[in-house]
Amino acid sequence: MTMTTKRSEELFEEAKKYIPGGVNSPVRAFKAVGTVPRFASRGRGNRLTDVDGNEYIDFVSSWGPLIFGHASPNIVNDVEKALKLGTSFGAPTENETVLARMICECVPSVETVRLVNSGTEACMTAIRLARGHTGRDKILKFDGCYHGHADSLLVAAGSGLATFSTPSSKGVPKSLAALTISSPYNDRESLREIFEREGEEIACVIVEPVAGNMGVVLPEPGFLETIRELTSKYGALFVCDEVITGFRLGIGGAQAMFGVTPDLTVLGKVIGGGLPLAAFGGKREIMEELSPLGGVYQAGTLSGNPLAVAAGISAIERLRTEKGAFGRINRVTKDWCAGLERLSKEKGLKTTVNHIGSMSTLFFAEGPVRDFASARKSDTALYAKYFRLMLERGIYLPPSQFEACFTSTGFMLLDGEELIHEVAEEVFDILKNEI
Ligand code: KE4
Repeated sequence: MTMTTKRSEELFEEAKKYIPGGVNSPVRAFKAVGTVPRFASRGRGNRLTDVDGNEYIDFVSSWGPLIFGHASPNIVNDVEKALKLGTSFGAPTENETVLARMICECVPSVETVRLVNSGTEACMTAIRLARGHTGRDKILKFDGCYHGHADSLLVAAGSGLATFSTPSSKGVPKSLAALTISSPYNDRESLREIFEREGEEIACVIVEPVAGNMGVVLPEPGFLETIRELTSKYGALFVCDEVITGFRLGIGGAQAMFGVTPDLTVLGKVIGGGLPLAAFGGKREIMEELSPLGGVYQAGTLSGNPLAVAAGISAIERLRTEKGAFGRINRVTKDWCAGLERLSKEKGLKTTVNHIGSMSTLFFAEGPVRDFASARKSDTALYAKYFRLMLERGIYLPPSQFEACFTSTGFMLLDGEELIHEVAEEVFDILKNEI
């Protein structure tokens, strides 16, 4: 059974005439998985339909925002209502305060918060704020973590003991990249050595408290606590990038789940309900360094946009009231991952399944996958084959081994097991003949 992708192919060729690579974000080009990107035409619940009429069960959920699935009625209604009043004012609105208050009520470490348009913008500004607050220039991130495409965050770890990072993108000045130190995720000793050597020069540590951008990698016991201990000891800020995990791993995000209190938190994805909205917030005394109160500048024409804010309020309100939401999406994820682990054993495939809450990744690598170096041992060709086989059978997975699957409330409780029986079993039978 082969799906027709004729219309997607036509649209992809047309798109490439006017948009670099035919896409507005690189991962959408499906380069790592060797098949034509499926042009979306509509979504409903956990179903995504492409322009050729093929329907998929969507494990990407727009890379995380759609915790209630596509076209969630309450979000659509609330955005429609806001739309009729105007799309943007460039003036403060009451709902921005409503959303800000909700975020502060849900994430105790956030005393005040600023709304922006993307996770990149939020992370970039959190870094600038940390530099402005501490008067220091150096920052520290972790190999394999992604915090958007601001220059200071597009760096690759320096080789060996050299802590100077090199740009991971053309166009990033070497002099700027050299101010970013990148250390292995979960490596507390390396972090301690760096702080002993240059802790007084570090403005902040930024971390994905659960990594989603090398595939899902969990923090080992003590890792986040060590970041907190060292940043406090040396006067650096602890910046928690919860763009993925915020309001997905629970109302309080990963910081509540793991019991750490950062100085600044970055949020995105779920808080925009699928519209362009992100935020950064934290201790009042730090946040009040921001213009117009303080000397750290940040601004945005569409910041706090009324449509995106309406979607965000709708999503967070529902998460706060619909108690069973997290339990359902976590249960589907658990069943799905248990099925993948069982199939891997039965078919003799060397895989590692990392999952937490409603985030998961099947690595085609022997475990444990605990950092970027171990994630990169994955057989990406086998992952690409797995992706294509699942796609042909109506399962839309992330088109890269180094991304996370997300479930949404659009999934039914039994989906996890049924999809394993109905689809994954056949795919694993094919894959086992590839090894
Ligand atoms: P955006 O600028 O894409 O809104 O957010 C950047 C960002 C920041 N922090 C974390 C932890 C993130 O995961 C992201 C963006 N995530 C990727 C997928 N892993 C977005 C997908 C894409 O780039 O198209």
